[in-house]
Amino acid sequence: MAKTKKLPEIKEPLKMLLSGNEAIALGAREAGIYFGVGYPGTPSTEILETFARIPGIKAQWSPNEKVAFEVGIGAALAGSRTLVTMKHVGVNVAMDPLMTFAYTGTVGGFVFISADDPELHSSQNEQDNRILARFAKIPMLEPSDSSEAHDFMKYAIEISEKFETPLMLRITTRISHAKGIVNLEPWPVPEVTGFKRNPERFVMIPQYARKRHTEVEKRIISMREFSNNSPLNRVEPGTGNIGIVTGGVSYNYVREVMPDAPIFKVGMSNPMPIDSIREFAATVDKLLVVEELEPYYEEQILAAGIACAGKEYFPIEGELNPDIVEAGLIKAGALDGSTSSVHPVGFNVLPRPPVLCSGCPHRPVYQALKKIRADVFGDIGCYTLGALKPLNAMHACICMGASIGMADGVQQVSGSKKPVVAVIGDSTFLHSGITGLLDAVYNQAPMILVILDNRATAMTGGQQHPGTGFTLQGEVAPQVNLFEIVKALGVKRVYDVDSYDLDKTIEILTEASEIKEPTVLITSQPCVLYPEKLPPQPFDVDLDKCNACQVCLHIGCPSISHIDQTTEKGLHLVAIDPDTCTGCSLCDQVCPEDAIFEITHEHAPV
Ligand SMILES: Cc1ncc(C[n+]2csc(CCOP(=O)(O)OP(=O)(O)O)c2C)c(N)n1
Repeated sequence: MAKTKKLPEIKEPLKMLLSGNEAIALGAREAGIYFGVGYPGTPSTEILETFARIPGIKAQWSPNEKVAFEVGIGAALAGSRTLVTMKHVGVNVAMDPLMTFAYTGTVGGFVFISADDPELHSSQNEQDNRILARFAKIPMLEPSDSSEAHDFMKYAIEISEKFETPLMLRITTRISHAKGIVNLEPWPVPEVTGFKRNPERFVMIPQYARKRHTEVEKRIISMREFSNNSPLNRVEPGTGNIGIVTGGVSYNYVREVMPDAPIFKVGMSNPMPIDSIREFAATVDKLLVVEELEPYYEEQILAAGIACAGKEYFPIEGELNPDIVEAGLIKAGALDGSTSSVHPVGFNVLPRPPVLCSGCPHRPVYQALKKIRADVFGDIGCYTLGALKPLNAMHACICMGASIGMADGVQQVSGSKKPVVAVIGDSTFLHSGITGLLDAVYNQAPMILVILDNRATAMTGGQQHPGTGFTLQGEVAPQVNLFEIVKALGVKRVYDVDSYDLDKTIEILTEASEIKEPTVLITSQPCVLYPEKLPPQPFDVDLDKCNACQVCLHIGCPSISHIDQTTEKGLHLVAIDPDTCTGCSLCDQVCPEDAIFEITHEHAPV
């Protein structure tokens, strides 16, 4: 495993082209943050990966977001400025410590990133986490580009320490991944004071927590005043009698479409700068609100008795873009629509829906599960792609860790005749699958759990976790043994499965489905991309034997495709792309005509 390369230290001001995620990581270092912790999840992952490459700091992955948040709390209570990173659904997992950490408050500045994913580019839902910051009564900042993502980190630490509170920095996919110029400054020496006891503040038993709740309410009032006067919220004067309140990525779209409009740009969005917005509203005839997803600004502005309109003209679902914003502004009467300021790129990007890689060790498991006609409860990871055509082999999937509980629940009430199977990846099992399995053992659910142990958090880019044996930096770490965990939870039958051996996998699944208690299969083949590819011994098709039955195409391997040559009935024969075939042999195993063979030296052209 290659160790991550450190970045050079920044000793004098420097301009760099950075993604929002990189900008946050470097901004964190500049803001004196010493400790970073998180759990991977698109679009947040590169923040901690970049932060980990900075010399003189500490960074680590946790098994899930709740743990990451709690480790972060510990670091912050020990006086370290702290960064915690996660995607939007990760905040759901971390919500329990967050809600009460808001009461104790922090010692070292504590910034956690909620990287939201409007349009569900890579997520199971598109919740708007701005609502969660308001719910937790903590401050929230919303940068609009890489430069602000960097600069807001310093403000974030200042605000967090001034009000002794955790702070949410909320970004969205386009902010995370788009690049922009950032002005970097030399790094300060990070300081850590050490933990100082203060039980009335840090031990949240009811008699202390009641007092802390009062502090939270006082804090929100003083933060409101702060927000009204903060340079993070600003008026950009313009021409015309329609004013627009916007923030985050939407600000860029509004500016592109209406470069001269008067804008109130929200940068600190909890508490909302309502008094400043009221003053701005008084300078225009009509106030429009342009924001992605929920009417978060709009509802608070309306609740303050300020007339405005927003979701009437702009969608509540999906991402905004300049086209959508322009259309909404035309509908709202802010633009006449005779000329468009949107410059279409002139071509459509080819859609590339995700597929399991050639040679993915998850693929044969689905083949086997179809064979035993199992009801399959899935989880989140590369293997969720088993739900799509042509595999169609997953029948429910909700959130990380849910597969086991769902399969357990089905069996508690229905006693299904079909085998009931949960499939979960290794990272997801360690994230939140263990307690589900504990429940299945405790309540004796007759179900099969397949742990797809590819030794990687593959879906998000192959990050390390406690089962891989390496740290975030690629240093050797203790490697947890899944087999022993499962045994320790009380599972009596645990099978090792080489998923590339299809017949054996079907045989073990068939045997396991006869057992009337929770049974676990752990697959052993590593991800084809991490840590390294299989030796390339591609397979080929003997066109004299191929009768175009299409069975191999139904395994959904991207290396197999139709060719022009047809049978007498006009059915297309198939070919295997030797450059992408990894030699996993699944197509060979399913071919009923024995028409697929491994290319050996004997077959290789001379
Ligand atoms: C609460 C939450 N955190 C993070 C993610 C992002 N995410 C999606 S799948 C996944 C883990 C995938 O790893 P694994 O379970 O090992 O399956 P693999 O992709 O390797 O097959 C992560 C971290 C998420 N969807 N939900």
